[in-house]
Amino acid sequence: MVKRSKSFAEPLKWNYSVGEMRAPSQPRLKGPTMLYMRGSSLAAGWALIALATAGCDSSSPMSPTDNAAAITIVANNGAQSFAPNPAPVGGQMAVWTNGDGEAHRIVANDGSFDTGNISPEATSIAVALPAEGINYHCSIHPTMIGAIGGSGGNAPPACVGPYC
Ligand SMILES: [Cu+2]
Repeated sequence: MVKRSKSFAEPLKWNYSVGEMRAPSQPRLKGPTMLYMRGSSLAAGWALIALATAGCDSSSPMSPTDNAAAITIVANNGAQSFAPNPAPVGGQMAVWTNGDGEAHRIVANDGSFDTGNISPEATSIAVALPAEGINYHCSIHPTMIGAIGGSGGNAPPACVGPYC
């Protein structure tokens, strides 16, 4: 009796080991099973890479926030400009709100921030501004230039370079 029940149990046990226990190098593992296992571990790898990339983005110093100072992009008789300018918001977070009919992209003259394209009627991501203030421009319309005053009502830093 004991011997007989063992011989029935053994094949069942072996079947489980095919899918779960055998190493890929062992010949008993069937092709489709191997492909499935490799595919799923590849997918897990890509998911990890995607998560790591998302983590990098969220740790960026520029992130959306609701209590940022607003600088408006205005168009007066075709002239594209900023208001206020200079803006006395050094050391604060700021967003640019586009009241113009075309896209603008705000970039620090020293390259320390870049809002990406701001569509008409849209508001940019929030940018952390240095306490000493900074100079910026629109990368789409290089004649659009602006400045951020230093904290405590100080003047913006002297503007140097092609966007002044
Ligand atoms: Cu522009």
